[in-house]
Amino acid sequence: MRYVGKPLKRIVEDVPLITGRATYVNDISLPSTLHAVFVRSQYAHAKFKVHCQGMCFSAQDFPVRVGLAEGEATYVGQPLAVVLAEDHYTARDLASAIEVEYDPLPAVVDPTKAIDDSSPKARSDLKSNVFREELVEAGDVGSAMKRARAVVEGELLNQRLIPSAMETRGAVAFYDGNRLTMWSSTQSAFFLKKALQEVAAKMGVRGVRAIQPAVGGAFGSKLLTYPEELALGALSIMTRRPIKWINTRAEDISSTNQGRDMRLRFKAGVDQQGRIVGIEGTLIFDAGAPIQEVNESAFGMATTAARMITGHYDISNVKMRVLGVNTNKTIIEAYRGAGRPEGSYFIERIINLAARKVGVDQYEIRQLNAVKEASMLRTPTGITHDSGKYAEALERAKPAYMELKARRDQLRSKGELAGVGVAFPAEIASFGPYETAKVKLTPGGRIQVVSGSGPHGQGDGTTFAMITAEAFQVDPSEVEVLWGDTDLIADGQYTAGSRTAAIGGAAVHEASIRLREKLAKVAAESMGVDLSHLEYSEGKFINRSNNDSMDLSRVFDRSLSMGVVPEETYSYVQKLYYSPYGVHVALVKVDLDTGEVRVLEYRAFDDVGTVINPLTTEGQVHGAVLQGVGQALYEAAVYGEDGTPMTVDFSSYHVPKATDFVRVNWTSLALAKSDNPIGAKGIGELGTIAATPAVINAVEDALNREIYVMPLNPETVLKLIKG
Ligand code: MCN
Repeated sequence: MRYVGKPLKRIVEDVPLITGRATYVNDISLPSTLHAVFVRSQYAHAKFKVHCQGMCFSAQDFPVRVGLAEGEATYVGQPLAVVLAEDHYTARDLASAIEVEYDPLPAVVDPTKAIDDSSPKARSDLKSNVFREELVEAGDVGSAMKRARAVVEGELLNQRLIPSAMETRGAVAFYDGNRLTMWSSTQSAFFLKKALQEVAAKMGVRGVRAIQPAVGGAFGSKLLTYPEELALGALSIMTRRPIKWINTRAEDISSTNQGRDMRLRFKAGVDQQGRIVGIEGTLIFDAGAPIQEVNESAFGMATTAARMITGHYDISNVKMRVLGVNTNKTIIEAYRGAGRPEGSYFIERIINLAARKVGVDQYEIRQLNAVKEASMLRTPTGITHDSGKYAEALERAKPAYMELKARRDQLRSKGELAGVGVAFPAEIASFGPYETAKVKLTPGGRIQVVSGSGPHGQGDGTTFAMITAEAFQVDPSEVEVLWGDTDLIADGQYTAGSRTAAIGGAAVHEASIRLREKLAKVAAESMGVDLSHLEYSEGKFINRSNNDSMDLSRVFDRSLSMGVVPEETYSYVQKLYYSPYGVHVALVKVDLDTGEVRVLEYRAFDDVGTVINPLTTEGQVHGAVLQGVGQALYEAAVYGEDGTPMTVDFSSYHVPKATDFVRVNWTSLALAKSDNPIGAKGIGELGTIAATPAVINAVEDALNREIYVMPLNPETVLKLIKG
């Protein structure tokens, strides 16, 4: 391999980003644009009437449903109406002048109370706040529990988080009388196009183009299409003017889909040696406001968490009742990991609680319980992992654990409150159903790659350039990479779920190989030699018998006049989840006086199969770990009893900052590969999945007391210290 496996800087992405020349949606200004501002609910639950004046539109003013609330608001921040004006400031003033008559209704905020029949309903037409219930079951928990020597039980909370991308949501819509074009800060131009198409078609417009400009982060929260985007599209068709909308930070915090919010009441049985014999529990998923289609898809995250409760451990008896519950809070949807961090958190905490109970070391209990046979890659709850060498991974990481434990003991001998925590995260990643790529030879012999995916900060563009450069044996700078425009390729999917390098990359690889084969035929015919005499090396087709050669530039010049278009498109169909996994170890120190937790050392050993670009991959690990530490130590979306959000800005909601930076010492294990042609598994989420339990386990070790709460901010830690 010339390029795959080399630490290449992000040659495709970084120059425009670093020099401030990248175009974000707020940089797009079309002549005669109208500016939109949404009127949002100030109540968590209320009947309402908008008294629209001027260019103001509530649900009934649209000829189609765009998802604005109709008569009853069910969370603070929900869009009720939209106003338009010639400039943004006038639009803001108009929006705040619009009179909304509210008739408040009782709000339901606590999901454990919401399941009670007597509780107020999150929307007045609901019969129950429980919108779905499912049982995840394997083996026989009842008899397994009888064999247990000890039982650990409790309730673990995986708290609600606010995805805090640097760039807020926003879009520009432009109907030119024929087609509707939308630029949006999204993770998927194709999902947006499909959603807009439905709205536009009902308004007699058939052509839709969606464009993803530079996006300042998303973390799962910009995957689905929002009512604001649909409203904007419809308004541009209605007014025949370009429309622009950009959320303020406060709007974004209350109206952008939030993450997690699952709690698990559990009981786990442990045998004499520390083997987990069974787990049973009730998982309550607080999906937030009742928006049926969104709740239904979000419920999949809860069942995923429940099905992944066995982690990579040999646990055959499981019974998990999963309840999807509505409350009057912001909607929950995908956030970095989407179901897998919750599942991994629960089992990685249960395992440590079990270790404490039976007096076994937290590392040894993992080694004891870890799946050892390849035949057990399919879990009893029906999750299939593609490959994994768990016992080997644990063996490889063990010296790091021993070293950090020794450092912990040194710190303790100096009177410090120090602790070590381990996590052995399980993940299924690289969702399908497919991803597309188009690879073209362009004049001058440069190669252009178009991906159907939607990277927004990961560096997948550089990764694709490396994959194509490998196939063509040319420098990656010879490859141009484009994405995020539905006009560039027939169809595509998205970037999320740690799928783009593996699934999108496989599509780029296959299209590149096929294009090279197609070009070989053009070269052979042009050179008058049999294909079998032709060799390809470093951008040239070479006639093996006389060393005559033809470079890519000349092949391009010949191909079209021979009736051959020098491009290939490929759709790579996902067959299996690629399951990255790893072992993460954290050393923490707790300040007895302030309750502050510092992560002193963090070692991550990850198996993502083939690492295409070690530099960008490690970058993902750093960001992801910090995000997981954010959940463990700082972040929690808090609501008042009436459903009013209390965490409304970055002074009340603490996301990790530069000063909270955790230096991650990262090792690629590369023990097991995936089944795609590159052998790559995803990395985008693994660090987040691992870091939360690793850090909580470390604090538990430092304080030497069971912990059931998160985040461990100073106030909570002081309470724990004081008992
Ligand atoms: N990579 C690699 N070899 C592998 C796997 C990955 O070289 N075997 C590198 C590639 O450079 C690739 C990057 O790692 O660009 C991430 O690849 P992958 O794991 O496929 O993840 P995705 O590209 O699908 O990105 C999604 C992932 C997720 S799920 C979230 S959430 C997240 C994340 O990426 N959101 C992000 N990282 C983010 N980074 C930024 N800046 N902004 C976000 O919103």
